Amino acid sequence: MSNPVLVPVLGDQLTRTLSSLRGCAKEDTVILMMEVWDEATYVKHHKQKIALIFSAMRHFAAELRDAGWSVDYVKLTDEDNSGSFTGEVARAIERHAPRKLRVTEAGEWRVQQQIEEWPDKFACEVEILADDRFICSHAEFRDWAEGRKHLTMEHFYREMRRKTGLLMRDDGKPVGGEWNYDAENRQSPDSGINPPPAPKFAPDDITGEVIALVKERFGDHFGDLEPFGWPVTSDQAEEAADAFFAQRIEKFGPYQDAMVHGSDDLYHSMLSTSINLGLIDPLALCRCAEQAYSDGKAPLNSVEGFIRQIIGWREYVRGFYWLKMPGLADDNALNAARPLPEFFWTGETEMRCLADCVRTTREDAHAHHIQRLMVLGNFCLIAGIDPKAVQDWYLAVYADAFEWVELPNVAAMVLYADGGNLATKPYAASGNYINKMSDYCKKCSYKVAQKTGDGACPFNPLYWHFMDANRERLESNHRIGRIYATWDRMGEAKQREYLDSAEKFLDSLTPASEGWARNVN
Ligand code: FAD
Ligand code: DLZ
Ligand code: SF4
Repeated sequence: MSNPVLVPVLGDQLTRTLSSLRGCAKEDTVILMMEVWDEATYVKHHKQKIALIFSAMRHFAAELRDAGWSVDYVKLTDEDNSGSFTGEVARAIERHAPRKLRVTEAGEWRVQQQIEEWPDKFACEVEILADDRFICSHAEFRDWAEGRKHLTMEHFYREMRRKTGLLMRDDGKPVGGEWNYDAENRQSPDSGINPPPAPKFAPDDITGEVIALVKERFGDHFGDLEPFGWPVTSDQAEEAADAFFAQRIEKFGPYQDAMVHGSDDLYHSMLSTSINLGLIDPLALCRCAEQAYSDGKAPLNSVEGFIRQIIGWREYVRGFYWLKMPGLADDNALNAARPLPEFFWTGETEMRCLADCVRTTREDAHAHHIQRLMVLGNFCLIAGIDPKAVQDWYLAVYADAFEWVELPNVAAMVLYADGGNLATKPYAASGNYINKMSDYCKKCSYKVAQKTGDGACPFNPLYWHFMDANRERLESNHRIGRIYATWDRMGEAKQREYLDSAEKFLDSLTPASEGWARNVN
């Protein structure tokens, strides 16, 4: 092929209708896919995450070739692999002498910075296209955000409902009369929990090869590599989605915030990895959910809840990320500075809730939303853990973690590190919340009902320690400020008990050793 169009496709762009591929002619295009050391190690990703991405990339390349495309696929182990996207594009330019580079913008700010240097670095024309796999463009989000003091997700979500027409009546009102049915979605797991597990996919030869590679090259990264069961092709992602709509969406809503020891999937879709890699279309999933409601197969509270996660939260955090980067990564409004405890990596803690959330994270490279938010995240918030350490941890350990979705959730939603642009109040909670929404506390060595002293659930004193330490900032917050009246009524002796218990607990924590999240040289 002489002077073709060269189309680099990144590891989270595995979509046949990607903007950079649309309009290209097979006989005139070389698709470049690159396994590179920089991407595999900018944090030390969970072993399953690397295996998932490499396997999905290799399967996608094979599908493209079967469909008649020319794919230049650089494996991690290829001799002369430069280890970076820019280095590999430079080498591919030497191989193919393209007349033009055509690339879809990156999901992550870090990678987009590299891409934006390409027009100056390379002699050929470079075309950078918007990623229109999202419903809301960057410009649309910026317009929506302009002039607003609080970027309330609920308001953004309504715009997305109107834009997509999902669960909308002809008169412009929401189906069922309400926009949000969250009040019906807070069932504790005491009764009726018997979820069929999400399907797991046995590794084929391609995945087997990748698993061997990860064992050899990334053996010191966090997490269990096997059993490996993630969907790695769009067919498998469709099968996983079909199983969700047939078996689990009905109870998705009511048990959305429930936590059960030893159980990860519950009624969740387990589709975030497939959505984020581009194997399945998020809007199509929402249309299937809407259909399940129209067909009477799932109640409105479940369907609306699922759709809100995707066209609401997912789109919103992506818009927020691009609006706030690069500053968001450095925000630390609460001046939190404590190192991440070692147990986030080892799971070795007597706190049964945290031990279970780290277990599922290690075994599956996944934990569901409320585990990430109200157990792991809440602990980091009220223990005052350094946002950078928390961000690295979340980015490394979850198979669905890409910075554009991880960072707003961690920095802004969980840690309030942006000072409250995203969350109107910090999601701080004592052990009572975890006890209400889970079966963790019954068999924990700590007593959830005990507020202070040896044996008290650490979340209880930590909650008040956090509130006390951040009084100046939080007292004026209309959603949480009134709590200080309760604190003041306790009197000095009780307050001292809380603060001493919290400090004793914090002093007992072992900081994580270096080398878990990033390679140290
Ligand atoms: P379901 O419960 O079935 O939800 C359906 C879909 O909605 C998900 O697949 C996802 O695409 C979307 N969704 C739900 N909640 C969110 C949210 N808060 N933000 C964006 N999308 C959402 N999700 C990621 O995809 N990558 C991350 O790196 C990530 N990091 C997170 C970190 C923290 C601290 C928190 C609180 C949440 C994070 N989430 C992240 C959101 C959420 O926890 C996961 O999307 C969800 O657990 C994935 O499992 P699921 O597919 O079964 O989700
Ligand atoms: C996460 C990841 C990993 C581990 N490895 C690669 C890789 O070798 N090649 C690749 O194209 N993408 C990889 N990714 C995903 C990229 O980090 C992802 O494309 C960026 O986050 C896009 O901004
Ligand atoms: Fe977690 Fe406290 Fe419950 Fe133990 S008692 S499981 S530490 S919330």
